[in-house]
Amino acid sequence: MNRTTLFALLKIIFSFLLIINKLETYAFLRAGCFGKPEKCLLIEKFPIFAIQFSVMKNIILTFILVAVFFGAQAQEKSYNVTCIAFYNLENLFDTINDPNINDEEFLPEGSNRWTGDKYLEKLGHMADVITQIGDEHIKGGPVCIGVSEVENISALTDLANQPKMKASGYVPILIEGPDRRGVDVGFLYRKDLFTLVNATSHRLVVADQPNFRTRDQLLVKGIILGDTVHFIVNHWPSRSGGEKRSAPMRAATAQLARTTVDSIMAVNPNAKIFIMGDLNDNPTNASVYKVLKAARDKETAINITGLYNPMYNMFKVQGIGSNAYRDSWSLFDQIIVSKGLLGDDKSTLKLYKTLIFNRNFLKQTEGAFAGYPFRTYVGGQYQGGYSDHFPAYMFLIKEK
Ligand SMILES: [Ca+2]
Ligand SMILES: [Ca+2]
Repeated sequence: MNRTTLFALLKIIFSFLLIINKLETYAFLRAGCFGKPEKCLLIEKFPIFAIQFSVMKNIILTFILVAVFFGAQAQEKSYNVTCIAFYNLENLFDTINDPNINDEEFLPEGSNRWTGDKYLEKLGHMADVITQIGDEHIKGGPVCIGVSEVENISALTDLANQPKMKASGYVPILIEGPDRRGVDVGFLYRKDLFTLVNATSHRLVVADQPNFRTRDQLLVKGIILGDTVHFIVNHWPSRSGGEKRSAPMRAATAQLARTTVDSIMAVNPNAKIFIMGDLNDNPTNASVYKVLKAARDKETAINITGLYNPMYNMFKVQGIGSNAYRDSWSLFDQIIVSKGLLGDDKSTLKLYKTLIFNRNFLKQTEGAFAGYPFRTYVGGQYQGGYSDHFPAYMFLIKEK
């Protein structure tokens, strides 16, 4: 109960008691007695008792209410609220030809006619979105945001240098991986709110498939509000070629993330770890639920698996999605937390709330796909939108 509600409630109780007592006293004195027989007897003999009775009752009740009020005030703690997020930026390519990768689509003379103007519009759009995420509680954008589908550190630096991003003090991290299109996951943090400890990348190697390549996983360690935190940023293999056929690759990628989690937890079982990314699978799929072992409920996470997926019920029960896959909603963009971020003890950083950032400006407004993410391109046609994914974000709290 917050202070305003408590005040309102107390006011109602006081007024009510006052009216009752006034009526009671008036009735007692005026008509002899309408109360209990023993009370009436008392009043008949000593009318002054009726008044004293009411006054005493008021004083006692006032004491109780004042005690309750101050008790509630003492329990009311204040918290720091912070925000982290993940966003698939959908092909944040620069306009320069990199001969080592297949970026031909995204060149000024390429099939998408990816000119400087379009690139600048894309950067502006991404900055617009990022700096609004979490503005219910924190202005200027999340403290940390994992991203995917970025060509290189230079493109991510161009994003961090957008005026809105620069005002929030964002610093980019990206480590090149082996993806054939050259896209990588990256990380942006606000230097006044996050202290970087280190960043490393982890590669998936599949023994019997030497030609298979996917995005590396980025592991970032840092400090938020005095607590050490670990982020594993992911972009798991896509479903192209079929969901079933491609599932073993996502399972292998999930195992890579799980191994990283286990190695961190071997040192500190209560380590605060975030596994975030475009997993190209839903929270209910085997890769996430069985291989990564991201439990649907907190109890299982605390007692057995060590990982909790707040997006499981969001997807399964509430039907919320972050991207449309084959004409139906999916929730590929997820943030999963370790058990060190769960529990009632808020003296260290804890999970508060998980959401999908799906404001109207990010949605297509017309046509058969109204309500779906408003994209940069659809079927090779430039739309000037944002991304085919909505960002996922999470609020964390810690006692002041
Ligand atoms: Ca390029
Ligand atoms: Ca790259």
